[in-house]
Amino acid sequence: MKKKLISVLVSAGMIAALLAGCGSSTPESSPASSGAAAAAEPAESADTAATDGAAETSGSGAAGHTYAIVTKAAGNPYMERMSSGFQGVIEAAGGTCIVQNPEAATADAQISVIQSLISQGVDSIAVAANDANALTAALTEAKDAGIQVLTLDSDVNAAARRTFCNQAGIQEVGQALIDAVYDLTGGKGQYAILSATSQATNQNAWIDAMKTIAENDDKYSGLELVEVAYGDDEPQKSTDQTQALLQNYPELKVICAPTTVGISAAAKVLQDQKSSVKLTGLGLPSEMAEYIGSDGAHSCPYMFLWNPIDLGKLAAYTSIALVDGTITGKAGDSFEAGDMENSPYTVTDMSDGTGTEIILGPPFRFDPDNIAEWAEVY
Ligand code: RAM
Repeated sequence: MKKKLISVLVSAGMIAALLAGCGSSTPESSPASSGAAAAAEPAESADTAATDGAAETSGSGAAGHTYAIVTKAAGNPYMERMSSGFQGVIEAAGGTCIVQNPEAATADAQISVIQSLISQGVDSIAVAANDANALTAALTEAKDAGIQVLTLDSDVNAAARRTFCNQAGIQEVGQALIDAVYDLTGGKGQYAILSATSQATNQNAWIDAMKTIAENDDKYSGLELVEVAYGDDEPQKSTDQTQALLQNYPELKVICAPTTVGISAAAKVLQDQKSSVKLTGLGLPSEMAEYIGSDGAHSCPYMFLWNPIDLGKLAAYTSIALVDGTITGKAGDSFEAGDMENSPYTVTDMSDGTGTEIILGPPFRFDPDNIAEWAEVY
């Protein structure tokens, strides 16, 4: 237990150091592995954590290369953790890392950042896309300039990138969310979705999966989706949208927010108002700990996520493998990912046949039993 506590403290310190920005002197990789197996033991030992990254990735040929990551937008703690994982791996491998956080979660803001990275002559660009289609021209220009393009967290058209580092299977996330709605409504009644932006590829894919599952199985026939609201991954807009949902639907039983920004804003509104509406979705444990509980005083009985630091690490190892030619992004390609739990990773075909992906692991459930421990990690 003592060792675990030390480990958590060391890990929290490392995250803080990484969040200080690209170019920090002692980059380290993530403190915890992702996926269900990691649940029993969220933090590594201090000894192990201290040697993550550098030893595992040395000799990868990253020196002399520049690897960029473009997040959805600045000011999103999930995105900060994701880019910290990316940065830690790149710098431990001797590469140069550029982290770009657009001012808003829009395609336009990402296009100008991508164009600037093309001018700088980076070797790779990993982007968490704000739109499935609108980035195609800019990313094609990058590809034509010899830059390796990949996506993470939120995808684009398959033709515009080599592969997609996917945090969890789309179907698995959709199933977990619709089952949570089913459970928290008691199997029937009204629910609403509070999403990020209306163009977000990842949220739209999860919402589509929820709807398809619900439409094709009688089990869910008692559920009524009254609205998909968009908080644009902005805390204030997400707060306003939550308040509007409560006003407009007095019979509402559950809000499902498949966005870490949306769920934390909604959790505060519901808890402050002592609302009987229950909340679930995808949340960052560090932001949601005070709202998770099984009694009436807490707005969120349970939620899901994965390790965003590990998602960034996976994208970094994928970037390195694309740049050094170990992989091209086609199905069957395989590459080493340092100390990551599921290394080596294999590129697979996406279920809709449109391109390839590398899946980090299954979505993981956070509830009153484990939230305190994970809140210290991410
Ligand atoms: C928000 C972002 C991100 C998503 C998480 C769950 O931080 O929209 O893209 O993956 O939520």
